[in-house]
Amino acid sequence: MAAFTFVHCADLHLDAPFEGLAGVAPPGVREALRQATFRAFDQVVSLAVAEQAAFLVIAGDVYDSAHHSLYAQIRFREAVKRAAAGGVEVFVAHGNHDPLSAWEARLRLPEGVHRFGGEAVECRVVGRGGAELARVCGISFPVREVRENLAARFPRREPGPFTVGVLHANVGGNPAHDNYAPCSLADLEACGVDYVALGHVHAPQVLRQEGPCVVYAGTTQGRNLRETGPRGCFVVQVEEGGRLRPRFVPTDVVRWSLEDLDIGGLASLDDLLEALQARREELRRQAEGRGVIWRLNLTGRGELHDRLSRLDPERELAEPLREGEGERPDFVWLESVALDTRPVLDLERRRQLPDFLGEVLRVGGSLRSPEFPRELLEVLRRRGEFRHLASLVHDWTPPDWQAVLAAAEYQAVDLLLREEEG
Ligand SMILES: [Mn+2]
Repeated sequence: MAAFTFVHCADLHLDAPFEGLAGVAPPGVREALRQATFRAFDQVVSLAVAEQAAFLVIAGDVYDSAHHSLYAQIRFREAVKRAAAGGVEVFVAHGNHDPLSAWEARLRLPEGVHRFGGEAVECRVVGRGGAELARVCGISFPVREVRENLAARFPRREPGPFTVGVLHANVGGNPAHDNYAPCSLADLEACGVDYVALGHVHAPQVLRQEGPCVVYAGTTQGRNLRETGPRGCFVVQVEEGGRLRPRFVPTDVVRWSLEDLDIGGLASLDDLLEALQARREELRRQAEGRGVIWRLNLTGRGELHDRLSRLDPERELAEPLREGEGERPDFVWLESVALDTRPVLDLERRRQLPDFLGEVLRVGGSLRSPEFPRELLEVLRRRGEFRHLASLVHDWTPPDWQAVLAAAEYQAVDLLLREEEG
């Protein structure tokens, strides 16, 4: 068996409208977003050509909606034309966002681009130098809602070359996604293929390394703040002995980042701005030339809380950090800043007060005797409901008990105060 490489991508969602951008982004950022799904797929194709891949599989959701725009169809055709011209065959299995029933302009696709039908699993042979190099088997969603287990439709394995199965499906009932074409890993094992190229779940994920290798490629480009972090495709090297090496390669053009920043330890607004500038530059460095949409949530307790609660985060924090960002290709666009901070806890003062919180703190204080660890174990052993816990604590080298108690006290008060502070 000859060694070769193929590329697996899915969920291109071409022409997806970008959701959830609060406020108005500058034209440069908006344009980058508008082009992002197309440019991400262009990157996939360029990668496949550069890697001299034998073929590229697309596991569904090429388009975002059943009414794919003509523009999206033209851009898709341009990209796959480039793949075909570069010697890369393309196989497409459609998913719930772009089932075969969707409207299409029926543009002629170049030779070497194959779309799986929705009636039965079809298997096609990829050849090289007159010999069979691999087989690619797949099935498309005929309509949007497919409740049937499509994996069960794969034929029994026949002797033959390395085989890739292409499927848009929810494996293992992932609750974050519609339960279309539901199946289990065991169902995929029974497909008798060497690699299952999946689409539908938008985060890249290797579900299983071998027997067969099962991979969700994820979206080629994140579409909103729920799709954060690197997005891309998998370049899979198949060695002579059939060993597989799937490698994730980012293809996203704009990256989404959702972050919490704890204000504890920051003494002034200057310190905060400096920390945010440093964070912005770190995000830029990690994005390696891409644009970044950044949503920030300030959290924690600290001196700064009072100062922050009196300012306008949009005007006084976000705007200075956006200065000049709209004009650069490697922008880090601070989409919004949310304030979720709390005042510093003065435990000593609260301990004096004759309320429930004061009582909790006083009881907490009385626990801080050298006898405490021994007493705790005693209680755990005596009480049947703690038996399991006692067995765990028994051979556990306790850390610094004073520190554990202090942390527990702080946490208890923090939770109780949440109600009081609203
Ligand atoms: Mn999708």
